[in-house]
Amino acid sequence: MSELKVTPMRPRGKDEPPLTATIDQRAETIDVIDPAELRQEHEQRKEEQQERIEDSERETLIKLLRQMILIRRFEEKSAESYSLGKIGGFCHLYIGQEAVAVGAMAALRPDDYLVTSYRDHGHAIAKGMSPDEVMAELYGKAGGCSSGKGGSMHLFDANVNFLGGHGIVGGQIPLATGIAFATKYKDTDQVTLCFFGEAAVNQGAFHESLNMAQLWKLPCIYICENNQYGMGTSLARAMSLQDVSQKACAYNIASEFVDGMDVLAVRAAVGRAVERARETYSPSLLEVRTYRFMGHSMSDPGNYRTRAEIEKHQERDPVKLFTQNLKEKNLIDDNQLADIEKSVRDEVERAVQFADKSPEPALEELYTHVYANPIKMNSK
Ligand SMILES: Cc1ncc(C[n+]2csc(CCOP(=O)(O)OP(=O)(O)O)c2C)c(N)n1
Ligand SMILES: [Mg+2]
Repeated sequence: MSELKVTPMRPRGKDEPPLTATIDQRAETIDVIDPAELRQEHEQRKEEQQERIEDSERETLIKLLRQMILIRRFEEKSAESYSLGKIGGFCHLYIGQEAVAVGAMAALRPDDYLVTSYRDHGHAIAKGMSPDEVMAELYGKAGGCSSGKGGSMHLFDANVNFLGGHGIVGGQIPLATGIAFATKYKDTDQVTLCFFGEAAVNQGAFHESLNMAQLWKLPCIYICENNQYGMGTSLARAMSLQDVSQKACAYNIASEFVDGMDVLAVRAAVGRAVERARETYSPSLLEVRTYRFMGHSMSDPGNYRTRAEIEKHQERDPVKLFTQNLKEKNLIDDNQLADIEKSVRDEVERAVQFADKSPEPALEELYTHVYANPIKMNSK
């Protein structure tokens, strides 16, 4: 047995310590798994992705790869700009989790709705927001999607039905439930995707929402991006039943456990949930197992996990995994990959220049978008 703590890409099984064990005993034992077993599992997942590749159009596959690379490079640039002091406030990067947003969005129609947490840059770009407006928002500039007043955590674009970017853990879950209620009430067949981290699952709002969604048959897809940490606290130290997908049983909701490092596995699972939602107005809960390669936010010293743990997960980097599989299937070569890299880097560079040149919000902007009918501060 290795001492290295790595969570398998599958629901926890029978080896899980009993619930009567102390939290520390559970945290100590739960993630220690046999490296040979892990390798075997990774091989199997690789084969599964290759089979899905065979069933997909090349053009679509390349588009998915480009989107993932775009988000990765966008986030790397955000980290750089943050270090240069061009981005202020909180900034939570999505590096490592790209396959989740990109795979999920590939199963949606453009008029479907999406809400997410503060870790929102990847979802915004995957939903079709312009990297220019997203970067300008991170810079707090007037050209940003929220006029520079929301920042990294509060991206928003009603034009593409991206309804935020929310800073309160779990706060977006009842909002998504309400959006799904509204679409059903208006008799449309739109679905709502709601993304949140596994720490949000401990909030009452999650349970109340799932209960109502099934009771009222709402077309809402709850996607838990289980990256295994809530800030510096591991899942094992914070959650009594760690198989998040099982929590759907309490509300009689359809659920799936999904490999979040495989963009095509995510697309397939979300596709099934979308079909259920459109055809029967039924909600779903997906637990998508993933891992964030960076700190919780840009100010996280990261001393709650080891470098070795991160590197172990990086072996299944979703971008590298997909690139390798596409290469092995002869769907992309090094030259084509270099072209994608170049066009992505140019796009991100343009976003940075746009953000740099965009003006600061005017002082009067302090009083706009606060209430529906703002009181004019200078009126007598
Ligand atoms: C209601 C509430 N409690 C606490 C916080 C502080 N907080 C911000 S992020 C976070 C961890 C959330 O982790 P998770 O839901 O797993 O999402 P991740 O950051 O891993 O994407 C906490 C506790 C908050 N923003 N809102
Ligand atoms: Mg988390």
